[in-house]
Amino acid sequence: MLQFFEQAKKHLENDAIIHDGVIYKYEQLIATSQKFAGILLNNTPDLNQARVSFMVPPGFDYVKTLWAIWIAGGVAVPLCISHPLSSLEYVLDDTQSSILVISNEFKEVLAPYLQKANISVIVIEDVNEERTTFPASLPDIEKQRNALILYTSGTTNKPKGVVTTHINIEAQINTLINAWEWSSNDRITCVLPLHHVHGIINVVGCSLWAGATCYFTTGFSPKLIFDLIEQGKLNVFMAVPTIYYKMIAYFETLTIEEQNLLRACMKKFRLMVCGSAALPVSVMNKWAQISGHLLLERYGMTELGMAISNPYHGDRKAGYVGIPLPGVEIKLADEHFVQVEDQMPGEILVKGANVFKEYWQRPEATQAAFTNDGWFKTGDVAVIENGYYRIMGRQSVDIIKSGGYKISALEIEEVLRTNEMIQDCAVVGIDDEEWGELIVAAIVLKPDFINDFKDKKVSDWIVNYIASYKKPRRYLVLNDLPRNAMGKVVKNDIKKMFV
Ligand code: MCA
Ligand code: AMP
Repeated sequence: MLQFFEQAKKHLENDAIIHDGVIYKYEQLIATSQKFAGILLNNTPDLNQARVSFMVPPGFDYVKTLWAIWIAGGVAVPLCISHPLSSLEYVLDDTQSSILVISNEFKEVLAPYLQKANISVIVIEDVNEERTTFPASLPDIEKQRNALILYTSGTTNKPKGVVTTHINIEAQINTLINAWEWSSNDRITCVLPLHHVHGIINVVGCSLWAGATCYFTTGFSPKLIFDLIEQGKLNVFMAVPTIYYKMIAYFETLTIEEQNLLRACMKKFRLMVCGSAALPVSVMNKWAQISGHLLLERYGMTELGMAISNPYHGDRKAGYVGIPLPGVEIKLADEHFVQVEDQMPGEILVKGANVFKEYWQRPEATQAAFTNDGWFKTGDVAVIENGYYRIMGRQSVDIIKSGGYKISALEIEEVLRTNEMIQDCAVVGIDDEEWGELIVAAIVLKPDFINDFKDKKVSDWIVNYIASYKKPRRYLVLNDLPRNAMGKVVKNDIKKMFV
């Protein structure tokens, strides 16, 4: 029996999920997931690591589906609910998913795929739970099995599937349960998308492991979060820096009385965490003023879960991500993967049970991601100052972090080059307090379009091929892209042109 299930059984009477006011107890979550596992199994004994993609909005149905896939022995592939068809097809084809679970609302976007694909489709709303019986038996799942595939952008133009096993997931959750002292009295809200580690592991995974309560609202909105806070529903909160930025902006529009009420409610929180991108010191300070809490900043990655964290007890330092989490081994290394001297910057290398198993069906990429002696190379550079790690940046200029999302400049460039007006382009991220980095593109136009370029035309076109959060927010038309003696585009020069 997988441990997440054992954990849930300890808290049958507790509220597991509260979604738009409806309460689901652990007992109900367990029973519903088991029944749904039976539907996925469809009279077979074990899904045997078949990939099951699912496109279900955050909430009870999402968790039920994820758990059912694991109980039935499948590998869960959560699809991003805001992706256009081409990005969804890419993941469905790359994982060779044999089952697709969807909510009714996504039938339309997936219709062209469903017509041609040979995949078994289950629509959540079409399943009559009352008429569904428990499966006669459930498979015994070994923890070494693959559990989850999440897609991450990197220094290649197409996202790669990051495969984690049940052992990896348990390690990622266990270290946080201990380090941040999760308990069954905790109450958190999930405001993050559920196709990434931050939402899946840190918020939903940890809260349900601890027997705590996870609130879901429909979509992200500062007002909805502050409403829950004001009602005294929450005592833990986790988000990316952009969300804290947006909440501060909203808070500042409130009256003094409303602000004071919220301040009093936030003071009662046990923990507020920030991560996925660098937390600007200005945001940390403003949040401390309004909430009375010093945000606990931590560092993580899809391939690792969380690796470095400021302490729950003890000094939380602005601009620093803290110290390695228990069970996570870290080394700062030079270009030959040799440990750097004290106080010197180096690439963060990581070992531990938390580290992912492989990139899905990309043995070369997997091999390239590890040193010969088994350290995972993060591509992030850090330095240790007074015992605390400070992230200095990434080795690759082609990786952009915007709104907490990791985005490949190469992926956007490849799409832009297919536009009829564009001859060449270079995409970069420029510093931005709200978004972390803002995605911008320098473009060279084809001669016929030199007098006919409109940003909006490209913006409206590109969302057919990439998610809206990946679209460039500004364009700069150049005669030529700046290149070095080797002919390589100098992206740092392009960044300067936008500033
Ligand atoms: C959206 N907009 C943007 C961006 N995204 N503008 C500039 N840059 C962006 N990146 C614009 C939209 O175009 C739209 O404007 C308006 O903002 C609202 O769009 P919407 O999608 O509704 O935005 P939102 O709901 O306000 O989203 C902001 C968000 C979201 C909630 C911060 O970006 C988000 O959920 N980020 C978290 C991602 C995450 O979970 N990352 C963790 C992965 P218009 O209508 O004019 O177009 S990292 C991870 O998992 C590792 C392990 C870790 O360490 O945690
Ligand atoms: P992802 O692959 O989407 O999980 O993004 C992981 C990347 O986010 C890391 O490799 C870092 O570049 C970045 N990241 C995560 N947390 C932090 C943080 N606290 N400070 C700076 N960068 C971070």
